[in-house]
Amino acid sequence: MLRRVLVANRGEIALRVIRACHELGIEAVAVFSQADADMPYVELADDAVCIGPPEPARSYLNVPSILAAAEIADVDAIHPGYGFLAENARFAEMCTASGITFVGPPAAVIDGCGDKANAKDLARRAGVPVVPGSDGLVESAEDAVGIAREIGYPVIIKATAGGGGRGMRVAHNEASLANGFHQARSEAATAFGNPAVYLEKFVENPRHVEIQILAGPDGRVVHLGERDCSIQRRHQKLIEESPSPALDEDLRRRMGAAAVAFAEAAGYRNAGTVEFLLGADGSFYFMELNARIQVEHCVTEMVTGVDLVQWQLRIAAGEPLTLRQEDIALRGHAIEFRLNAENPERGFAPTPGLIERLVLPGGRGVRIDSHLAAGCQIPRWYDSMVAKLIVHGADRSEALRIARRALGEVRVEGPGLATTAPLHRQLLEQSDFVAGRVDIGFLERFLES
Ligand code: MV4
Repeated sequence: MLRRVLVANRGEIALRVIRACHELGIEAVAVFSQADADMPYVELADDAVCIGPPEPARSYLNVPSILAAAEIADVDAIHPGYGFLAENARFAEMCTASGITFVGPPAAVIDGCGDKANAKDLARRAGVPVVPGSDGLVESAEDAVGIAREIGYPVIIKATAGGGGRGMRVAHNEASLANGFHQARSEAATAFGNPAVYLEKFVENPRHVEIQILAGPDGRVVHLGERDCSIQRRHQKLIEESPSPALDEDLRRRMGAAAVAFAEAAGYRNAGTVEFLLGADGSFYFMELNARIQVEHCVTEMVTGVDLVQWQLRIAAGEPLTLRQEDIALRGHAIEFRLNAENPERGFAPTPGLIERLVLPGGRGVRIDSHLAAGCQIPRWYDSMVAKLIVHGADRSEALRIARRALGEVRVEGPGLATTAPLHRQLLEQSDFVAGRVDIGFLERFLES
């Protein structure tokens, strides 16, 4: 097993990893920026190293600083959490080159899945359904228009180095496609240092359904069911749940098998998520693979009883994946609500500052993952998540009842502070949400009305 792990992240996920380490008898070393020096979780770590000033580029994204901290703290592994360096293949490579285990997939697999056109090609060859479109990259606006003539409008142009919704353009006709092609390329060149784009048919009003997988050191893969992440705004998820109200046993088995086939074809290792679009007619299409633990992993933990972060550490240590597919069952229903320090009335503008009063719910069916306490500052440098509220009930309607009760207990107060809690309470009264009738446009339509 691992002896000592550096947690190269901050906030709730740093705390989540520290807790998993301690449950496995592993020492955890925190890193912190000057803005996070007084965070309570830093004290829970067995050791802590300051890695620089508040700006992410000078601390949590600063590879030399983090590798130096790993040397000083004498760790044998680094857990990157999510965001920051989690899907940076060069960072994974440098860890390995320094004799430090990177808790995640090999650098070559991060690279292979990080190129979206390449990942889509892998999916196609693995027999996983993909959206009709260009066969690989599109080299010119004329080629794009030619392909769109065959598959029909609307189409979407995607940066191959993008992902998570960055670097995309929808086109409804030839004029906007030619424009969109050039815009997408120059944006991609600036944002990702790679102008390459590909094209596919634009799927209208789909749901976002993703499958959690675990791949052992030998490459054997199991899936742990799905998460429905359709409630999002500008690619920021707000509510996630498992199981999806849109899946039955047969669709779950087919999507799970597709995710496993993709992960095996990619040579995947450790925890990952295969993202799909699910059409209203039940057709599903591979989108991308997230090569990291995700914010919303908790809903999967609640319905499967499997500790995903512990498994990340075990797999990184080379322990065989003893979970068998037939032993994984979904029990009950879990829903996660992200409590962000943002003001939905003002375009979700972050409201950083002092938390004077913090009351988070508890009781039956409630899990809170939060690194904050009253008296803490919410720094302006990082994402604004204050807490994740995860509810678990015997079925979806019980989970919704627990959610209404638990959200009523939330108090987050401080000068200028606003949160997403009131919005969650409103959503819990919406008949379409309560019935599970949502798609990726639901939240933005609700906010407009
Ligand atoms: C799409 C799509 C419609 N058609 N591809 C956005 C995130 C990235 N993983 C893929 N995304 C999309 N790809 C085709 N062919 C719509 C989206 C999309 C989306 C997907 C999931 C969740 C929210 C979304 C919001 C806008 C667009």
